[in-house]
Amino acid sequence: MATSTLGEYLRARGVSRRQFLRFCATSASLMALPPSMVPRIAAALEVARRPSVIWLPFQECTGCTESITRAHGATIESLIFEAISLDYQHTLQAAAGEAAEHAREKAMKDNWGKYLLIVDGSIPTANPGYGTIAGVSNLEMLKEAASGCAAVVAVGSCAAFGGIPQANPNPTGAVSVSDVVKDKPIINISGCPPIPVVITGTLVQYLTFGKIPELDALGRPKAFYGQNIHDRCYRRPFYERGQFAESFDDEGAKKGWCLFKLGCKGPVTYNACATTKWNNGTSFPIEAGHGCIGCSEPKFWDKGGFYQPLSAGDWGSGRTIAAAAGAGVVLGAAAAALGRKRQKDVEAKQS
Ligand code: FSX
Repeated sequence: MATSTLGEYLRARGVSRRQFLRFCATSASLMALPPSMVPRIAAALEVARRPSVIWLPFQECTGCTESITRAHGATIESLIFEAISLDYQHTLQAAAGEAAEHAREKAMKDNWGKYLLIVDGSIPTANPGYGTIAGVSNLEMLKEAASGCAAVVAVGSCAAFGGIPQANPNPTGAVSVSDVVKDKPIINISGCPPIPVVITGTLVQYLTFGKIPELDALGRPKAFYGQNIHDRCYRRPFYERGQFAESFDDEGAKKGWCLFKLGCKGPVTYNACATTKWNNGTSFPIEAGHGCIGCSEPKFWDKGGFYQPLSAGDWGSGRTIAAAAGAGVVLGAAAAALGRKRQKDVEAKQS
């Protein structure tokens, strides 16, 4: 735990009150809190002690770290580096070898029972040699680091659910954090990779309210994973009207119609991509013309079917959704026909 408060730390780095309040307002909107909560967030963050954070990267592609280092929005530049005391992250830190491991051990000892443990990547269990850091297997390092933490944040679908390393045939026996750690609160921030502002937004929630945010059945913060992509998608009106792209280069695709028939998994994928977007709020896959592949859901890789409409049982509620989409097509077609008739009636009256 750092000795300075977050407010003192940010002021010492030249962050103005105006910037700070703008950051609090952005955080409130990300957490779907009313503007009236901004002063409370500001007051809580002002006096928050920056918690010590130990970040362990295991079996992963480093996409999650890439994601957070490009954070926007809920940051004063990049909250992850400002609001927490990142005492160990071997991908990012300058220290290496014994010095790095010493930093981790010291942070654990000095902050026993209080530090936050962030994990990205899955944990290999088939053979201890499949993943080691400083000669310690990933499995042992996770158990050791988790024993003294206040809570674990599993960043990315690999840490949250096993992810791509766990996909068939899972040669390393990859498991998720919650498969190993049973006696600590775990917050899952899924996505391959997760949205950076969802990572930082979750940390802000933790710092503001001093407790684990409300989680869904899969351990994800409801503020960010409470709705599916489909419900917040700007292409949703096309779905309702039964207007679907049938190929990636047809007229429907050019007109930006719904990508459901091209395999979009938005209806069964819970995440905030459609609202927070990516790359400084620039866009997200569906806006770029590609359906959602469901990367924030468990076993998304094995469920596959990225270019097939939701219809098989692998996506769980896929059958229901496909039926709903079928109804949507029928209803949409009926609505479209009705709309055309009304338009003709109006034109007939005008002539
Ligand atoms: Fe997994 Fe993250 Fe996908 Fe990659 O650390 S969630 S493979 S973006 O890097 O763990």
